[in-house]
Amino acid sequence: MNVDLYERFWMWSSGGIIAVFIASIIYTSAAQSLQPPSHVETIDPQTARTSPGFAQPSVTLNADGSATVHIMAQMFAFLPTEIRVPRGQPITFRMTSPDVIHGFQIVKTNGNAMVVPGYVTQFTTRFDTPGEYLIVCNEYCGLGHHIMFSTLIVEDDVEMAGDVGAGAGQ
Ligand SMILES: [Cu+2]
Repeated sequence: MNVDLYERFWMWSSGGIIAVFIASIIYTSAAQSLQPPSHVETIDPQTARTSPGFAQPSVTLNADGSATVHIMAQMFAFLPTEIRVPRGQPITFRMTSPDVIHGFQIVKTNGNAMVVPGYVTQFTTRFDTPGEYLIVCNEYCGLGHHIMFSTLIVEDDVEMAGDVGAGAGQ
């Protein structure tokens, strides 16, 4: 079969692009642990603000050193506004929204998920580099979208002070 030179060029380059896409999916999922949150749990958005864990969204330090973080993503803030978690430990984020869809992105990490009213978004990750990370809403959620952010602080010793002490020693 005679295929024109330009036709062959476009066929090979289209095939090459697809191969690059597939390779990058395999690389990011295997080497960088980028995976979509797979947890499915429903919650009534009308009562989310008074639901267990979300009535007082905060960091709970578990006995094994890991931590669970409850976050309320709402117009136009993440509660709590500052999160302190231990370095190098599994950190499980649980979040929901009482109003509209929000995004939850921990800049420069693999933490990135959608927060959908009616569902509890959950994922677990680890932070090996101490420091301050910016959390932003990356789904347009209304007029105050641009002021919707929060701070994640990763440190070696998380002191249990203020709202962080509630789940100590469980
Ligand atoms: Cu938002």
